[in-house]
Amino acid sequence: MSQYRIFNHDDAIAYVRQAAQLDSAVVLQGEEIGDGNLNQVFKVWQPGQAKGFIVKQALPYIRCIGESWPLTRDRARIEAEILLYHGQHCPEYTVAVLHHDAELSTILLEDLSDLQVWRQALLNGQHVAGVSEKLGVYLAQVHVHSSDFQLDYHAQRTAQLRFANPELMAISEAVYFVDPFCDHERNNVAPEIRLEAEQLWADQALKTRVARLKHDFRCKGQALLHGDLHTGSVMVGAGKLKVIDAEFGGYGPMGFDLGVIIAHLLLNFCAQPASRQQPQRIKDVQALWRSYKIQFFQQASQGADSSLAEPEVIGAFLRQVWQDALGYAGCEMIRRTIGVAHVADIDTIADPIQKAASQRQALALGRTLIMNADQLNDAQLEHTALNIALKE
Ligand code: SR1
Ligand code: MG
Repeated sequence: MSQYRIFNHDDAIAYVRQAAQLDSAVVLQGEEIGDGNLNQVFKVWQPGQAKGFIVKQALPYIRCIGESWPLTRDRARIEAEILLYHGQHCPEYTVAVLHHDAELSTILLEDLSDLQVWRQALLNGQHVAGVSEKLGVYLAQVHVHSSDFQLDYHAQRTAQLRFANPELMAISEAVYFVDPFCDHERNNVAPEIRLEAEQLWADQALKTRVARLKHDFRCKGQALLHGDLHTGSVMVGAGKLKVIDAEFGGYGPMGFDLGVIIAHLLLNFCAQPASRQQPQRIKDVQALWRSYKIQFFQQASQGADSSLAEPEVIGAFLRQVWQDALGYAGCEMIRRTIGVAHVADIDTIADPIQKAASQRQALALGRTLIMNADQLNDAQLEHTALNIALKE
């Protein structure tokens, strides 16, 4: 069966039957359910059973753009290996990989249809308790266990090579740090905020900070990152949380993963109408960071390298991770507002005046985070976000 072709639902069914070793007498149904930017995703299930299997297949190009932007199918293998590694260190919060096939560029995943996408819950105005705390634990576990706090020199360098993901991480470098800071043809800038975008493109002090973040993204290979941890990559419900979609993963700065998820919480905050703007999203950011810090401390102080396990060393390290996180959060907020890929939180706002106000707020807050990353603690972040919200 292992010969690449773009799956239809019958191919997905045949793949599940083989990979999950189901008898030919078992009746299966399949449906394409993907709505992401890159891949196709099928659900395959037995009629009458609530849960089935998920098949994710990489296409030889970026789905949301088309064949004009080819992309390695090897991303499926890399994603499967990252999820398996993260699953070893944080099984509770990582989606289970049941099988993968490098030639077919497929991953067979557990079906999480009893959970909902966190972004959707937030869009529905639902606060799901405990999600930020769990995510903090997940990130700290996968970061510490792939870092020099836990791995010796040889093991960490080997892991950095094993999980090399140059094609997808080069896309991230372009769409986070290059395109949004110039008048790039890939950008998607609403006419209402063109002026604000042009101000960013002319802002030399901002571009210098972004250049440093870009440099660190490429050179600061601290841990095996998820690489695209937005609220659409987190499934929640019934006290459970599972992280999915790690194809942009690879070694990079720990603050990047934290920054991306912080940005999506703040984008959701900016998307709310001024009269109903809930500080809950900012509390979520604080809960995430506090949980990460506690878990990181616990894990790192029992780490294999006793010199790094010193509280002063861990404390200084975490202060830098927080600063990095704010810088990356700023870049993510800006790129999701004027770059190629936006977020539903803001894009689905029907009133054009409110939408433009939310976008302006996201750009202003993003810029402030990048420029003031070394001055803001998690409590000050709240005042900063609320002040910017009041002005827009
Ligand atoms: C052109 S790829 C744009 C984005 O889609 C994915 O979801 C990642 O966030 C990537 O940056
Ligand atoms: Mg993704």
